[in-house]
Amino acid sequence: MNKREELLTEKQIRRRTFIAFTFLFLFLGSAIIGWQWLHRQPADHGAIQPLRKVLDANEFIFSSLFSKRHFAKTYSPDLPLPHPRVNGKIGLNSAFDTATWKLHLVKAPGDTLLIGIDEIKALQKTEIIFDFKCIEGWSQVTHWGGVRFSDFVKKYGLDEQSKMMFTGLSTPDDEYYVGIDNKSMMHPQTILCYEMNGKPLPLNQGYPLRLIIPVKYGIKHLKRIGTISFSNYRPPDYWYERGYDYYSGL
Ligand SMILES: Nc1nc2c(c(=O)[nH]1)N[C@H]1C(S)=C(S)[C@@H](COP(=O)(O)O)O[C@H]1N2
Ligand SMILES: [Mo]
Repeated sequence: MNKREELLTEKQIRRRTFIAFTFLFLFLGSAIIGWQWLHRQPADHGAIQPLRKVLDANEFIFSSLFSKRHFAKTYSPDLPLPHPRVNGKIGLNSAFDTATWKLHLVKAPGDTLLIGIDEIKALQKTEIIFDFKCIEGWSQVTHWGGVRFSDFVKKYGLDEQSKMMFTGLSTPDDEYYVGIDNKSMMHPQTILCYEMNGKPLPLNQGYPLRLIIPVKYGIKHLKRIGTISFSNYRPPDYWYERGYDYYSGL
């Protein structure tokens, strides 16, 4: 035995045990108090305020790092699933007349343009095969076709509008709605989509027109677009109001 090493007296052992337990209880106590404090904080759009602040800080960091040159990975044509899983049908339930559908493009309050699907199909088509990711934790490689949002902006003279901060999209019945930063909307992989696997979109996947935006999680890929508008303030967002991240970037 090392000479410097001494046997602990029972008194010392008791003292050390006492100190160890005191720290353990202080730690547990502050964890419980902290947890209770967190849950007494007011809600901010469905999330507890301190957590919402973390989400908003993340948005600030990731939106400033966002680059048009950063692309979502694309896949070869033999990989997409023939019948991808359908998820989320908010805004798709109500009676909907496919024959009279028009896209409502709100260029400014009181200045709305109605656009038929054939006009949209007449623009240059862009296809994308990418890994569609839902925040629920699943993903699937899917194949979409439509018009680049940036091409649509050019065609309809929406330069000023696209320089505003956000685009808002909603279903014809306004049951589902999303707000998206215009940097992401103008990304070359963002499309107003009317085809899946080379065929018109199935009804439950957004016929006649949906958004495909590979730089975002699934919640932002609104199916069955009724209205598109622009704003410098965050447009209402269905899942944001229920506590999710507004930005939802990938
Ligand atoms: N109108 C509408 N669009 C929606 C949703 C919805 O509930 N209603 N759910 C979103 C979510 S959470 C996902 S993951 C994708 C799923 O797209 P899919 O059904 O084509 O797989 O659609 C998004 N778009
Ligand atoms: Mo999702």
